[in-house]
Amino acid sequence: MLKAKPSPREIAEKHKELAVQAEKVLHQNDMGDWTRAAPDLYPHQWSWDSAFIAIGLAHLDIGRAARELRTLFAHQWKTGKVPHIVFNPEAPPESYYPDGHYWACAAASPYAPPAPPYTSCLCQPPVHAIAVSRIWDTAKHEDEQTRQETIAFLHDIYPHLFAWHRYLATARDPEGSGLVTIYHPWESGTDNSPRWDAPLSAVEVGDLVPYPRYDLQHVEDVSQRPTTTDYDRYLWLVKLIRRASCDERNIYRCNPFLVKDVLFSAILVDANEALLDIAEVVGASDGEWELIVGWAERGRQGLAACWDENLKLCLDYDLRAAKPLRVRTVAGFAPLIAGQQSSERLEALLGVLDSTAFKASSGLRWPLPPSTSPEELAFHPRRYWRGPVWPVINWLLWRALRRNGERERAEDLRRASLKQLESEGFGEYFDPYTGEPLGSISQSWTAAVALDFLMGGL
Ligand code: 2M8
Repeated sequence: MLKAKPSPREIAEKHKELAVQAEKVLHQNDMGDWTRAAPDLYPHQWSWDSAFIAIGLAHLDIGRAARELRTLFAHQWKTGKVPHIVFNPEAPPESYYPDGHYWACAAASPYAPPAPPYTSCLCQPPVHAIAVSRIWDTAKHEDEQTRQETIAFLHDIYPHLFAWHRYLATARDPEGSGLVTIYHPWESGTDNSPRWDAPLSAVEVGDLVPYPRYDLQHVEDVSQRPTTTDYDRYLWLVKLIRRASCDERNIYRCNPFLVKDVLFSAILVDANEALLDIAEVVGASDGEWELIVGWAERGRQGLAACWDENLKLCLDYDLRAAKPLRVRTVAGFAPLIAGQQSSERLEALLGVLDSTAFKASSGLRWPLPPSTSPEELAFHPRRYWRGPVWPVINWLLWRALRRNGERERAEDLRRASLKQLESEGFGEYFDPYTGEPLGSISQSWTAAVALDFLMGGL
């Protein structure tokens, strides 16, 4: 028996205004077949944003949700990589930098998709299979025609998702460690998190031509965005990656920034589980099934090896410096996202999440985990990934808690997140103490997770 969806009246009664406003944000940023990450600051299609956006859209229009991902995967590289940005050729000039032209050289790679539109040659965490399985969950409650159309979508998208995960399990893990290697902080999605301070500080910036910081025009206070030193390093790394012809092996050999990212790796484990659900519907071969199961298992083992017994969190690993990156951020909860760890580890992780290092830190506006622990020296409540609360991270933790059987904790997180969004709107991130929305306004993925929170994950 399929579980009944909560009736629209039930939802409407409690959070009508929030649902209406979230839908409005997604409409406002809708470009027809894809969605801008935000109206001004981010006028292009971002990879993991689109996956979250599809999860939200599934509650409004399943066909449109599927189209969001079809559009993104139309720009998949021949290696299987899904680019972190697909540049909108119609974006206003001087709106975002580095823009499509800056990345145009990536199109010279024999593995790049036809251009324009240009794509970046980096990637972002693989939330996509999770989004596709959520679209399928939602479609199960719809009429026969919608179900059949969604099954056709699953058949179309499955080989693309498989190629994407295979790329991550091979080109991004030549060591077979179960952990994904990233080449640039932009690939982590948590760009200027203190997770990257040590490996970034080892990047020696060479000759850079002066470049614009259009991003600073779109925020109220420039301290909410990365510093000039950070940006110089970001652009220098891009230059090195371009110089390496965007070739994986060259990059692996030469890039000064080479890190095993635990959050990315954990999302891949979760996404591999989701891919198995899709593989079942489309009748994937036994060989592919076994590969996916193996990637998920290897991912869990890799994460277990990154456990820090003192901090009781999982730590990223700097391959260049050959050492773990010891800082407490939400990425440390990676094993929770991957799921199926021992009850002892689960208890330890929950203990840290509920402690003064995160959710119970004094003075928080809502009991929601700051992106960096306030007990860390690098913590900053208003600076981008260095402390603010991010609704998409709360969504990932909410999902993780439910998958780990922690229903009550999950419900608390959902309730607190809804209160935050109801009170402050669809900011990109939020000051954990004042609750103030920061960064971009009308951020698409914030609106999208608000809709999924409202639907209770059904
Ligand atoms: C932020 O990243 C971009 C670069 O990719 C930027 O700061 O210019 C991050 O929060 C990233 O996770 C997100 O995907 C992107 C668009 O929302 O913005």
